This record gives sequence, C-alpha cells and structure tokens, in this order.
Amino acid sequence: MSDDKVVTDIITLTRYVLDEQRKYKEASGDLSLLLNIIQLGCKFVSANDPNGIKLCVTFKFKGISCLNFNTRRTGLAAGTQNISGDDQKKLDIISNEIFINALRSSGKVSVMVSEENDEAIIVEEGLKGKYCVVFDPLDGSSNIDAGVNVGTIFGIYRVQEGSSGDISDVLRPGREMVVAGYCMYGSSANMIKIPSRGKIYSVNEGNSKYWDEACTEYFQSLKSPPEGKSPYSARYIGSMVADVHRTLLYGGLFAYPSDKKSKNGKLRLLYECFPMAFLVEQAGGKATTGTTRVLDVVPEEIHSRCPIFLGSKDDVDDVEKLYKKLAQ
Ligand code: P6P
Repeated sequence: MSDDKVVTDIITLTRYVLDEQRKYKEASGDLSLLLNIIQLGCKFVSANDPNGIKLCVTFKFKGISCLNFNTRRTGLAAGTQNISGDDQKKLDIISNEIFINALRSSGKVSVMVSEENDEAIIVEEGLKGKYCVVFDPLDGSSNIDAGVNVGTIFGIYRVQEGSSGDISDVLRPGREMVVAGYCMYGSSANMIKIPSRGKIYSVNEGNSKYWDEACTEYFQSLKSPPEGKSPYSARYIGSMVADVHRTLLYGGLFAYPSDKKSKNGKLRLLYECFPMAFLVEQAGGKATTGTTRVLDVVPEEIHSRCPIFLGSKDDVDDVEKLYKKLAQ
C-alpha cells in the first residue's frame, strides 16, 4: 500500500473564507462573495496566460493563507499605454476589464480604482455595495514576455458610515483596509510568518546614482558589512508581486525608494504599496517609507506614488534607524 496519502480534505479560498465568516454571527456574507468574485477574476486572468496561480489573501483579523491552483498557458499580444506611461499588454486590458465587470456585477462594490484607469469608477446606483476595491490587475506585466511571474494586487475598504460611495472612501490610510491580497501567476509555495531578519535585498540598483544618502549608506552596509558579517544576496525580478512573494517566504528587504529622479518613488500607494504593506505586517514584517509606516500615509489622489521599504522587521528597523540618524 503506497504511503502517499491522497489529500481529500482540501482548504480552498472559498472554504477558508466561509470558515472565517461563520465566526462572525453578524456577517452578511457580502465580503465572502466579494472575495469569491476576485478569486474568479484571478482564475480568468490566469487562464489567459501565466503558468500557474497562487492566491495569497490576508484579512484584518487573520494571518495569511495561500492557496495554489494550476492553470494553462495561452497567447499574449501587444497593446497601448496606461496613465503611468507603461506599455499596456493586451493581457493588461483583458485583466482590467475582467475585474471591473466582475466587481461591478457583484453588487458589493461602490468604488473601484485600477492602475489601468485614469479616473476612479463609481458604480451606478442599484449595483452599489458596501465595499471599495483598489487593484492593479496585472502588476509586473512589462516582464510577462520574459516568463517572469506577474500578478494581481488588491485592497478592500469598507464604504464609510454616511457615505454613498465616492472617491473619499479610498483616499484613506492603508490601515483602514479590511482585506488585502495578491494573486501571483506562477509557481506555488506556502508561507506562514516572515523571518524576523533575512539575507536578501531586492532593489533596482540601476537607480543608485539617484538615491539619497540614507538609501546609499543602507544598501552599501548590506554589500560590505562589518568584519565577521556576511553580505546579503541581491535578488531583483522587477515584478513587485514576485519580489514581495519571495521576501515573504525567505525574509529580507524589498525596496522601491524615492530618489532624485522620482521624489515619491515609482510604486502606487493605493493598489501596490498599501496591499503589500498590509500583507507583510499581517505576516509579522514591516513596511516603511523610510520615515513613516506606509499604512499610515494618506493618499492625495488615487494614483499617488510612495517610497517603500518592506520585509523582515529587523531589516526594516535598520532602514528606519538610518533615516532617523541622518535626519538629526
Ligand atoms: P523598475 C512593474 O512595472 C512595477 O510596477 C512593479 O511590479 C515593479 O516592482 C517595478 O515596477 C519595477 O520597476 O523601475 O525597477 O523596472
């Protein structure tokens, strides 16, 4: 008799969410349905290309759970440009439309913000719901032709008391999100808590000539540590979902700092920095701008950018200590 036990009691995202919902007698099931709509959107996107799907979701009241699905590949094609001036692959447009249509039809969403849309989408009366969803439908897609893992990043706010659902419901600190998650279309792995310190740093060193003094000194200290300490390894994919996923699994630090060229860095606050900071904190890590907790930043507009250093608590603490020292 083979000792390979066939797993027959599978924890899907749906089952995990329903298990959680049952713990809250007052729960209406709206958030459960919304998360299933997002999951469905991710599956449609994954069916259009990447070689695998990993959905990592965290809730305000819970740690991170990760579920893996296998999907199949299909083709890609070129497209136009989005507000950030990034080349939009056709898959960007398909993914964006899939999520917008799925979220609108759920009847659980009042406001949507997508990296691919210049303006926020206010859902029409009759279909409005009590949540707002901010998302990057296909983050890292500029790498997609290189077979690099890309993904969908999302965050969910509850519409504020007394609001009918408008842009003010998303121009709020990330700490007010109730759910954040990403779906990485690529190989699978499981994670529970991020190590307190890592041995990897992840940053685009091509920008190092533009870095401020603290950033330069920090990364130099990782590469040329004091006697008796080993240098960190450099890993940079250039796809935030993949770089953050690795950081969550192995620890260390991922950064997209501000610099002389980009005074607020490159990554978008609402649908890249907030959800990833939310996930990392839930996993026991930290996320800072260098001086401020990312989740405490208040967006000035829906496509605001924000510098970010995230990952293992001790590594992020080192960054903040250096910024503090150099500010004195
Ligand atoms: P750079 C991808 O275009 C992206 O938005 C993130 O996924 C990634 O972390 C970053 O930009 C990479 O930017 O300037 O290093 O190519």
